[in-house]
Amino acid sequence: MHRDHDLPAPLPGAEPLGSDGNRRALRIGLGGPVGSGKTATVAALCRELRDELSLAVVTNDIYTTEDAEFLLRNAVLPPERITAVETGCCPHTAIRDDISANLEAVEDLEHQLGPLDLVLVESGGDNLTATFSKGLVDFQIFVIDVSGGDKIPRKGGPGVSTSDLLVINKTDLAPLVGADLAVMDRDAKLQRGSLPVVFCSLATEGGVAPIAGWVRARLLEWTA
Ligand SMILES: Nc1nc2c(ncn2[C@@H]2O[C@H](COP(=O)(O)OP(=O)(O)OP(=O)(O)O)[C@@H](O)[C@H]2O)c(=O)[nH]1
Ligand SMILES: [Mg+2]
Repeated sequence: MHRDHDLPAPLPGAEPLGSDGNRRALRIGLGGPVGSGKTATVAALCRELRDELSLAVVTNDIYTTEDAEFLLRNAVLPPERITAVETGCCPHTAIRDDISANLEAVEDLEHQLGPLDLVLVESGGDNLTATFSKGLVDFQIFVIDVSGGDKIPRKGGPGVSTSDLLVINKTDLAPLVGADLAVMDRDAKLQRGSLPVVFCSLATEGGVAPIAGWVRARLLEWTA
C-alpha cells in the first residue's frame, strides 16, 4: 500500500490510514474499575476540546447505554457524535478479544461525520486487568481513584503498569478515605517506570487540565 513518507511509522496494531487513504482520527481508550471516573473524564475532555477539535465518543456498557445517555443529557457533544455499544458480555471481551462492534462503531462515526481528529472509546467498568486491543485504540488511559484506598497502584495489573497514561482521580476524597497520595504516587512510579501518572479531581473546576494536556500532546505527535 502506498504510504506518505512524511507520516510517522504506523503503531503496532491499527493502521493510521482510513480506507480512503487519509489519516484517520486518533483513537484513545479509557479503561478502569467501575465508578473510577471514566465517563467524567470523557465528559470533561469533550467540554475542554470540542471547540478546538472534531471529536466523537463510543461508550461501552454491559447491559445498558447509561454512559452514552449521561453524555447526551449533559450535552457534552451533539448527539450524532456519541455512540453506545452494549457489550452484553465481560467488558474486557469487547475491547480486547472481539473488538468488531467497537471498531464498527468508531468507523461508522468517522464515515458519517467526515474527518475527525479524535475518537474516545470508554470501556465498560472492569477490574484491574482490563486492556484494549492495539487494533482498536492507539493509546490507553487507565482511570483509578483514591476511594478504594491508597493500595490500588501497588496491586498492579496491566492497566496500572502499562497504560499510556495512569489517571488517579477523586483526589478531593483523599482526606475522607484516608488515602495517602504520596504513597500512591510512589507505588505508581514503581509499577510504571517513566510512564506518566496524573492526579486529578474531576469534581473540581479545571480538574481535567493535566489529562487534556496529555491528549493534546498525543494529537500533535499523531498529526506531525
Ligand atoms: N468526588 C468526586 N466524585 C467524582 C469525581 N469524578 C467522578 N466522580 C463521581 O464518581 C461517580 C462515578 O463516575 P463515572 O464517571 O460515572 O465513573 P465510570 O468510571 O465512568 O463508571 P462506570 O462506567 O460505571 O464504570 C459519579 O457519581 C461521578 O460524579 C471526582 O473527581 N471527585
Ligand atoms: Mg462510565
